[in-house]
Amino acid sequence: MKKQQLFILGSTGSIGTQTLDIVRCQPGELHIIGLSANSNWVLLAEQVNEFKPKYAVIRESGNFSEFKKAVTHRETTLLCGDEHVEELICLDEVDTVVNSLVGFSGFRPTAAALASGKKVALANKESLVVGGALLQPYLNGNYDRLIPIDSEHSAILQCLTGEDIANIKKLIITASGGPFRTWPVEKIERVTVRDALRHPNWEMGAKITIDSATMMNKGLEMIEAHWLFGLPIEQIEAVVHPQSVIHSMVLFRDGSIKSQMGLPDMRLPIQYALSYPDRWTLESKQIDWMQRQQLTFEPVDNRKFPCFDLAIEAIKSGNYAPAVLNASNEVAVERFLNEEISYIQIFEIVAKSISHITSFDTLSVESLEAVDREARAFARTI
Ligand code: MN3
Repeated sequence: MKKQQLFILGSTGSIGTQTLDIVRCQPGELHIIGLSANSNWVLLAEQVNEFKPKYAVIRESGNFSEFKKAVTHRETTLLCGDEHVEELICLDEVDTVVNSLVGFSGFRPTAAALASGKKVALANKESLVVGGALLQPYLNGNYDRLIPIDSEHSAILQCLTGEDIANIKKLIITASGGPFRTWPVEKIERVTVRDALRHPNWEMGAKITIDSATMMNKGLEMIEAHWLFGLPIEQIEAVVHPQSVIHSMVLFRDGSIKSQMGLPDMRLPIQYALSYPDRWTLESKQIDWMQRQQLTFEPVDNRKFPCFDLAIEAIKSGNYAPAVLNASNEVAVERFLNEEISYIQIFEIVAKSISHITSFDTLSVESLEAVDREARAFARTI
C-alpha cells in the first residue's frame, strides 16, 4: 500500500513535533516528504536527518549556512524563504499538508494546498477565522479535504460520523477555562506573563496559551466551527469544563447528545486527521474508570473573559471584523509577551482595533491581507 506523503508546515512547533511522533508510531501508513520551520534550524536539521524528507525549508535566512552544515542527509533539497513553501506543497507527490503554522500566515498555504487538490490537516485555526468565507468551496459538508486537528473540532467531527448535518441542533464546544477561571476579576487585572503561560491541562505554544488564558482561543474556535461545519454562530455554544476530558459535544434535534472523550493528548486529534475516516492504533494513557472522579461544567464568565464576547461579536458583524480581531489579537499577544502592555490591554487593543477599522472592499485574498496589515499597524500604535 502506498504511504500517505506528508508535508508538515511548522515542524519544530508543538503540533509539528507531535505529528512527527505519530509518524514514528505509524511507519506503515505515513511518510514525510517535506518539512518547514520558521527559525529553529537546529531541530529542523535533526528532523531532516531522522525522517529523510525530499524537501526542507527554513523561513529565516540568517542561519541557512549553519542549517545546511548540520544536515547530514545529503539527498534532501534544502531551501530558504517562505516563497518556496506554497510551490512545494502543491507538488503532485504531496498527499497531505499538515498546517501547524501560527497565525494568519497559515492562510495562504491552506488555500493553495486546497486549490491544488491536497488534503489539509489543519491546526492553523486562523485560516478559517480570517479566510473561512474564501475557503467555503472546499467545506460544504465535505470533511475529506479539510480536516481539523484542533481537539474540539476533531471531537465534533468524530461525533458527526454517520450523522446528517441537518439533524444537528447545537455544537457544544468545551473550554478548560485556562489558568484564571477561579481568580477574582480584580486579580486578573494584575496577571503577569508567567501566570498566563501556566495552562492547567495542555502543553502548547506561547501564542495559543495566552489565547487560552484570555479565552480568545475559544472565541476563535467558535468561528472556526462555524465555517468548518457550516452552522450559524447561534447554533454553537461554549461551556467551561475544567477537566478537559470531554473534548466537545453535539446536540441533535431529537435531544440526544454525543460527546468525544479522552485524557488531554493532542496526538489523538493529529492522528485522527491523518487516519480519517479510519482509525489506527495509538498507545496512550487512558481514563481509569475505577477511580472516583468528577466532570464539572460551568458557563463562560464574560466579566473575566471579555475577549470571548469580542470574537462572537466579530463573526456576527461579519465582513472583515474577524480578520481585524485576529490581526490585532496577534499583535496584542506579542506585545504582552514582550511585556510592553498589561494583560487587560490585550482586550482593549482588540476592541479599539475592531471599532477603528471598517473596510468594505469585496472579499478577496488581497483585501484580507490589506486589512490584516492595516489592523496590525493600528494595534501597534495603541
Ligand atoms: Mn482547541
